[in-house]
Amino acid sequence: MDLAAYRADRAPRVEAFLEALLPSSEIAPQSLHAAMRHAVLSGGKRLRPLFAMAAAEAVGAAPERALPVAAAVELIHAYSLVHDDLPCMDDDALRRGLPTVHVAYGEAVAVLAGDALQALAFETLANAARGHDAEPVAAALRELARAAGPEGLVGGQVDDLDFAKGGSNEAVESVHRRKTAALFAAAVAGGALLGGADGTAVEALRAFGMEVGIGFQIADDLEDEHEDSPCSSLAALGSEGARARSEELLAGALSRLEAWGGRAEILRELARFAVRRKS
Ligand code: GRG
Repeated sequence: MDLAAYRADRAPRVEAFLEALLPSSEIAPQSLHAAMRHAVLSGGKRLRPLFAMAAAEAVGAAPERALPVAAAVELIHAYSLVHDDLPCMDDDALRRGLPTVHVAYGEAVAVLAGDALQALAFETLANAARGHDAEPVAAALRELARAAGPEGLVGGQVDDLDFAKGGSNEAVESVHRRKTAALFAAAVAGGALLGGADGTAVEALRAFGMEVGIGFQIADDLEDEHEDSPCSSLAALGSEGARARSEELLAGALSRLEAWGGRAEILRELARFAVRRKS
């Protein structure tokens, strides 16, 4: 199966799972629920969920096994975008071609919708323990909590905001590791954990996810060439240097998958797509 066929088959399963998880906008508090649905069901690429499912499949499990981690990671991603778009952060009015959540529902509801999405993420993943071995679920929860917290997304975002006051070139990749790549690593490691992988496999796949995630952020910086953020790979390395670094990261990531042979082919394809932005 090629990547296009894989996405066409797996992404709708993630979509249906997310749709069923999110509270109905007919139920009070309607504005909160509508804002949560707007944040999540507005046409994201679902790249992180696809990585989670492909990791479970690479270690021999059915893709459905990874759905709780796939959805949980996507909910954290969605919350981070809602908060990142707020006037006190990036102050964006549009996302995915639609008004951002605070533009559509107001700032207070946007903050609270982000908070609620984060809680729903952890509840969703914790529910995977029902009828299954609880230990891999606890380990996946730890991966996600660490990726979302002060060592991951939130800490990376704070350092990114502080870059306006100045920061070294080396610090750029450290921000990208935490702000962007940690969530990719949690998706891949979490999918592998729910798929029954052992510690050595989880470690290799986490490292793969981290390298792919940094490469993904570099690709994002190269696409946003005009934006000239002080915390960007372009500012740190120049466009040639950034491209070379992303290829180096991709090669490193792919080398971690050697033991899995053909079963990891979709993971390889996803990695190439994330870093090079073409399938
Ligand atoms: C507010 C705690 C907090 C963190 C914000 C997500 C984030 C950190 C900042 C958003 C801006 C940015 C450059 C994020 C890096 C990750 C990134 C490129 C996100 C976009 O991810 P895609 O392309 O988006 O997967 P879709 O829309 O497809 O889901």
